[in-house]
Amino acid sequence: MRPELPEAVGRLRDELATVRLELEVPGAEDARRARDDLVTQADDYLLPRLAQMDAPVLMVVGGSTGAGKSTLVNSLVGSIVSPAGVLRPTTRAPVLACHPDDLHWFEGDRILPHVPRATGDSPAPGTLQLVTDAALPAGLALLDSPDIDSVLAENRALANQLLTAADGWLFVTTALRYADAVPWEFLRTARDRGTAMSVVLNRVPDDAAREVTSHMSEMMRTQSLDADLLVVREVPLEDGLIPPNALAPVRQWLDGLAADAQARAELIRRTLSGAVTSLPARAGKVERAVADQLSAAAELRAEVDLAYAEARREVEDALRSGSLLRGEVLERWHEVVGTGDVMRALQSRIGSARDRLKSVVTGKPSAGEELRVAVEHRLEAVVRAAGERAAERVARTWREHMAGRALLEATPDLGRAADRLQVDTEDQIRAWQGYVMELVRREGESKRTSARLASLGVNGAGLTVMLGVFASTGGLTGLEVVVAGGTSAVGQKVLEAIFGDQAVRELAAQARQDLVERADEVLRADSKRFEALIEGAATEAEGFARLHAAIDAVRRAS
Ligand SMILES: Nc1nc2c(ncn2[C@@H]2O[C@H](COP(=O)(O)OP(=O)(O)OP(=O)(O)O)[C@@H](O)[C@H]2O)c(=O)[nH]1
Ligand SMILES: [Mg+2]
Repeated sequence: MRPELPEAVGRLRDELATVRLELEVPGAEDARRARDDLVTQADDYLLPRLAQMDAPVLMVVGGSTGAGKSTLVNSLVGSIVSPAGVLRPTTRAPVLACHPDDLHWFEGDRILPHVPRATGDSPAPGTLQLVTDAALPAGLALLDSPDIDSVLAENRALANQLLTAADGWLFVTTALRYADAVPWEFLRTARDRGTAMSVVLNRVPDDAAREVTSHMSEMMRTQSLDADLLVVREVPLEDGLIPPNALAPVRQWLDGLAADAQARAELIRRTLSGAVTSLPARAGKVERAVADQLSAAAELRAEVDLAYAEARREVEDALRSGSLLRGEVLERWHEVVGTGDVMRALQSRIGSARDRLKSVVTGKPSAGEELRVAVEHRLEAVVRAAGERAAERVARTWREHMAGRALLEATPDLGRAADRLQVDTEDQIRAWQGYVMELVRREGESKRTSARLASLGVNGAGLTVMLGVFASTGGLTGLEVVVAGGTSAVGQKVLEAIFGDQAVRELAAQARQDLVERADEVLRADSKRFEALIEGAATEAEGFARLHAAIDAVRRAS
């Protein structure tokens, strides 16, 4: 262990704490647990232990439910410090017993900073109760832990947390339970991490002692579990405590450790080095999970980008096809420039169309206004439809993705355009109309404008340019629609004269560009709802490199 190790572990802890793993990709749940365990272990144990190697040894007494852990701790202390009981689980508030001189090591938040210390006589579940007894040797504390295989999830979690914060385990199992699966999972984890450990085989009946002990020893050998096996005979308790004769093997183990400062230091180093050595592999699992988050986020984002690029194209296509000139817009246009008799009257003189348009917008502004509103409504409908389809498309593709599906389930109405889209679209279309009017006004002032356009006045010219956006895009398609809508062949000439005007065409091109950008902006704003959900994963990208470096640093320093 190099001197820079504490700092490297601290850095790794901080990097892990910022890892979010929000997307539900396969394995994310395990990785989150691994991340939390690592951060907790760093706070509870690694960092305090690295900072103070001379703090007392903390032996955590852990094991199966009702194995006699509390009774064992009480018996070693020589008085009831942790109530034992017939109801499972009995121990819900762990008890740390130490020599009075050692109390200061455990009172503050040096170790287990997030496990609240108990106050009062009946400690709340999950709180750590500190008791002192001069009968215990200084330099060695015992912690009576809840059951690792508890019916209570909080007990299991706390037992796990306490065991990962231990300098060593005193692992208790019984003659009846020693072959159970859960204890062995824990024993293997301890073995793999190199945690110092002694195993107590408790409540062994005299007549089965030989058989049970040799079977347990055999299991430990097969599992390559290198630990003392301390056998406690089943005897009637005396005042709730195991009589000295039966307790002797565990008492000897404790006394031996109490008397040997070097053995304690060795035990501390062994567990610490095992835990530190296990860090890169465990953190590496989190690192791989972060990489999975990044690629899942990229896939989900690509779907959003595709869907909204398609939405933009849809708006462009709608403009280009001339289809916007159908329906209400067309009717209003006819009202402005005239149909039937009026149109026929226009045939004689092209200029009449302009006059008519001009007179309508100056003399009868409501018709022009209605046309403007009709244009507005049509455009809004186009953008809204494109937005709805994009949201549906994202929802459809996300549903095929595990992480996307979880986001959809957690976020109502994600597959529909947001209400804001409507409001934003209205604002943008109105702003666009203002922009077109401004274009026409400036064109008018520039004197470059054609007499034909100028003669329409700002309002008439503005409306004409707006319709020009729809009409003159794909050749004459739009115009053909207008024509099909009821004008005569000569009427077409009138319209061609208006829309074919070079100035109108140029302004319409600018206006179209602006309109598409605004529609795109509104659609992109709506797509942000999706992006916000995967943003967290995207921020992991920076953390990813730092996490990698932090893991490397621990590997080098250990
Ligand atoms: N006869 C006898 N009874 C024991 C012995 N050890 C424990 N018991 C009894 O077994 C029951 C459970 O003992 P506890 O010490 O509460 O066991 P525990 O492992 O702390 O239980 P939890 O905290 O619930 O996991 C109690 O009724 C004890 O009195 C023993 O060595 N001999
Ligand atoms: Mg107990």
